Order: sequence, then structure tokens, then C-alpha cells
Amino acid sequence: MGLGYIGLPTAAIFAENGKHVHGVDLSPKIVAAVSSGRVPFVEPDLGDYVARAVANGTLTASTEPVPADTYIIAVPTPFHDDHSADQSYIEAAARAVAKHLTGNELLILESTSPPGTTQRMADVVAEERPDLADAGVRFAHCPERVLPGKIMIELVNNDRIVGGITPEASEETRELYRTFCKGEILVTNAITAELAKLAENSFRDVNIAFANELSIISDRLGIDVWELIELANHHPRVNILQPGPGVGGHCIAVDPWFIVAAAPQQARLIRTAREVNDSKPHYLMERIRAASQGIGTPTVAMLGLAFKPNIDDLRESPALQIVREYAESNPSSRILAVEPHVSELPTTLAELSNVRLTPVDEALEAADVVVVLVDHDVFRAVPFDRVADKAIVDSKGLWR
Ligand code: SAJ
Repeated sequence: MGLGYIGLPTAAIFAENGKHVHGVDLSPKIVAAVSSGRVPFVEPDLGDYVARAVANGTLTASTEPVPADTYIIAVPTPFHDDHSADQSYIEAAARAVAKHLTGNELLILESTSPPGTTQRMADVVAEERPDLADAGVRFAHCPERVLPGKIMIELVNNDRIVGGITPEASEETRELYRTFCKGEILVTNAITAELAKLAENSFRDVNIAFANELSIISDRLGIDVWELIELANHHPRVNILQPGPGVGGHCIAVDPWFIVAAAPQQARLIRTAREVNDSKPHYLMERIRAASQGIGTPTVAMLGLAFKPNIDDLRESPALQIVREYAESNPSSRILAVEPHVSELPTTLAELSNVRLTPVDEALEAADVVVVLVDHDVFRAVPFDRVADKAIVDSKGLWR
């Protein structure tokens, strides 16, 4: 259920390993793409798996669920304005599946979810199908942990956590994932599995916030943060992450809020880390303004729009936020947005008259101010000499 960044790779890897998989997605466009063996987004190697599975007849797709032995739910869990999780997609998927149950199925939730969601999914099914109260439907959580860009490798090699509502559900889920998973498959209960997934992404968020805070402190004290981190990381038990323009993507900037919502009084550090990372784009905008001061109508080259290096994914990208908000609040600035991985600007930028997608060489030539927002390899290759006479705001330490 759900043929996105997680559901489709999972469907393809099961199909590759001998299971008959039927993928379900609400979007007819996605279903049409998958049914013809195509992948509607960029992920290395996935295309080969999907094309093979569709050609073999082991992977089919439709917009409605069909009867099956096992259902895997991999739908989005965005958050509401108050940061609480929007569980409506999970609930809708559970209700759609419930219609087809006969009483002996396994339902696995892969979507990253707040503590208690797997139990809630079981409650929704019980509500829909009171006739199955004494039957043997099993429920488990098996959170995904793969890194976009390396999904097909990490799916197979990463360890997995499985948390069943009952020990039987855990065992059965573990057996199923053994079909393709070469990592360890660790068994616990559902709520621990849910929090473990959130804790992993919060761990990273808190550590990135630490690096981002150090970068702001270093700016204030006139210290090169990149040198500082490199030196500190020579300690055998220190491993500080890298500062940047903020935290993007659909996971690390979202999941910690689910812990905050579950225990608002207790999750003080986790909340503060989110606030530190969310405030970094505004801090950088101030630095760009300061760098442009005194230049009448500055031309600003903004290098990078993606949420991390060497990908084309702009989801929740702090770089995108910085370019948009800076362009809106500085209408006299001319902004040359450089993103070699996309062929056109996203609508939020395309509608602004002072922003233009520009090739890197042209932007560097024309700019008064050069801002580094993403450390794509193509930007790393630019020698400092080419920008030495410009005002520079470098959030990734390319030209130290
Ligand atoms: N970032 C920094 N400094 C760093 C590392 C990352 O600023 O030192 C930024 C990146 O630029 C990016 C954001 O953090 O904006 C997140 O990037 P990421 O590469 O750390 O992670 P994601 O969001 O692509 O994937 C994460 C992974 N989680 C962990 O590494 C704990 C992945 O394994 C999860 O499966 C995924 O979230 C998910 O779907 O939950």
C-alpha cells in the first residue's frame, strides 16, 4: 500500500526474491508508470528491479487493494501545523485493506509513525471488521531505514527492527523480511520499534543541530568552524557532524516532532534541536543581507537547491526556502539560482520575477555575492580563485 520512495523499492525487492507482489497507490499516474515497468522518481538501480519484476509478472499494480496473505503499508506520515502526525493516510490504507480480510492475514506498517500507531491500525481494522474479532489477523511494525540514493543497497544490507503486537506477528514478519534482508532482524514490541525509528532520526537531528550551533558560535567568535570540527574529531570519542543551511528531506526534519508530540514536557533537547535547525535558514539570510550591503542592486548566485549533495530531490529543502524568502524580501536583488540536477525551477521559485535558473559558470561570472547552499561535487570543483573577488557566504565550507 503506497508505491513511493519506500513502498516501490520494497515491492520490487520482494518480487525479485520470489514473492508475488501487487502494488497499490492512489495515484493513477504512479500505477500507470509502475504497470509499464517504469519508476516515477529518481533512485539508482530501482528501475532495473521494477522493469524485471513487471516483465516476469511478479509485480502488478492498481489503485485498489486486492486479496493477499500479507499487506505492507508504506504511506506518508506528514505533520499538521501543530507538528502532530497526520495519520490519515495510514488509517485510510487500513480501512481499504480491512474490506479484503478473511481473518488470517498479516498487516505490516513500514511508515514512520508516532508511538502507538500500529496498535491504532489494529483498532481501525477491528472497528471496520468486528466480524473478525476472534480471527487471527496479525499486526507488526517494521520501520524502513534506507537512505535515499542508496535504497537498493541499504534495503538488503541494513539491519531491521520488527515489533509485533504479538510475538507471533513479530516472528512471521521476521521470516518474511528474511526473504531479502541480509542484515540482522531484531525483534521487539510494536511501540518500541516505533520509537526506535524516531530515535534514529532524532539522533541525527540533534547532532546536526550541535554542528549548526557551533557554526553560529564560531561566526561570532571569528573561528573557522570547519577547522574546529576537524580538530575536535581527532579525539577518539568525538564525531561532530557537518553544519549547513538547515535540515531538509522528509524524515529528519519531521520525525523528531512525533517524539515531541508524544512527550512534550520531557522531549526538551529534541525540540530545541528542531528549533536550532529550523532557524538556520533565517540566520543565513541575515548573513546574505549583510554581505550584500552597500551594493546597490546586488546579483546573488545561490549555489544549490536540493536538500543534500548530488541529488535532485528538493523536498523540504532549506536551500529552496532560503532562495525563496530572500528573493521575496529583497525584490531589488537579482538571484541566479544554480541547480545542475534540475532542468526547470520549482513553481515556488518560477513565479518570482527576480529568480532565474542559471548555469554555474554564468552565475559565478555575473555575481556580486556567491552563496553556497549545497555541497554538490560540481561546486566543490570550483577553485577559490574564481570567486576570490566576490562577497561569499559559504554554508558548507567549500572555500575555507
Ligand atoms: N545534514 C547536515 N549535516 C550532516 C548530515 C546531514 O546538515 O552532517 C543534512 C542534509 O544536508 C539533509 C538532512 O541533514 O538536509 C538529512 O540528510 P541525511 O542524509 O542525514 O538523511 P535523509 O533524510 O536522506 O535519510 C534519513 C536517514 N536516517 C539516518 O541516517 C538516521 C535514513 O537512514 C532514513 O531511512 C531516512 O532518514 C528516513 O526515511 O527516515
